[in-house]
Amino acid sequence: MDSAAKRDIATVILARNEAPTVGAAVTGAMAHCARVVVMDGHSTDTTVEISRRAGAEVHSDPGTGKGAAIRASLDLVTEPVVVFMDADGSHDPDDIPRLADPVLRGNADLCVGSRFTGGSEELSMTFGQLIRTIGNIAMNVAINERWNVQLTDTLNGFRAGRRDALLAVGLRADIHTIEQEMVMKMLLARHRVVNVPTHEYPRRFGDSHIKIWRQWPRFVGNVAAHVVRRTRPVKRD
Ligand SMILES: Nc1nc2c(ncn2[C@@H]2O[C@H](COP(=O)(O)OP(=O)(O)OP(=O)(O)O)[C@@H](O)[C@H]2O)c(=O)[nH]1
Ligand SMILES: [Mg+2]
Repeated sequence: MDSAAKRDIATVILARNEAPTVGAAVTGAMAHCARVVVMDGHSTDTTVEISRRAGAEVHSDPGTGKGAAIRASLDLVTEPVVVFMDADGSHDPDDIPRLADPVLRGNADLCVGSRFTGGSEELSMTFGQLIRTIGNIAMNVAINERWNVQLTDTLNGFRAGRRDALLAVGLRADIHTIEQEMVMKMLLARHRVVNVPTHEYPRRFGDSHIKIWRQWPRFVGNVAAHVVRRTRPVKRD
């Protein structure tokens, strides 16, 4: 990626108690963008210090979850293209150019990494992951049917989007449901959403912050609410 393209990209890394992996995420991302922002979820380990030492700007999130952190980050960066990446080692920073490219070229407004075409070592190894995989596919099918698109992954947190469009659609989710909300609100506003293959690695340390048994009704309810909502006549610029 040339330096003119890099100037237009900010990477936002979501991190809550990810000290063992956040440093590599920051260093890897810095090679591909103008600015790396770590949104810290009030970590009690050394996530903040390690992120700063690796060269990131660090901001505290509002304290209500990953969705709130993503929403707050959109007001902090100024670059036209924002890449969102996890800090737990699941995402490969070298995929950033591939994710950002369709948005930089004006071929897409949101580009989501697809684990179904890029491969995942996180899906379907345990019963909980199997439930997540089935739920993920079911939600993709609902979204594809509703908006006549052919997306293979709508929940992956590794994604690039046009900052102005993401701000304009009015994201509201506080928790991980922001990922599907973002896809559906972008489609509702008639923006172009695409997938590119990205590989997902297993979380290397620590525990998941998703409480799947408690949170799945919110994921399903969120999709159902948006799928039945009528498309707003939004002007695309
Ligand atoms: N800023 C912030 N980051 C968070 C919060 N909750 C989770 N994260 C980060 O968001 C990323 C994704 O969270 P995970 O718990 O890994 O969720 P997941 O990838 O769906 O689940 P795993 O299977 O455990 O990998 C990780 O880098 C977390 O550290 C939060 O409340 N605030
Ligand atoms: Mg993870």
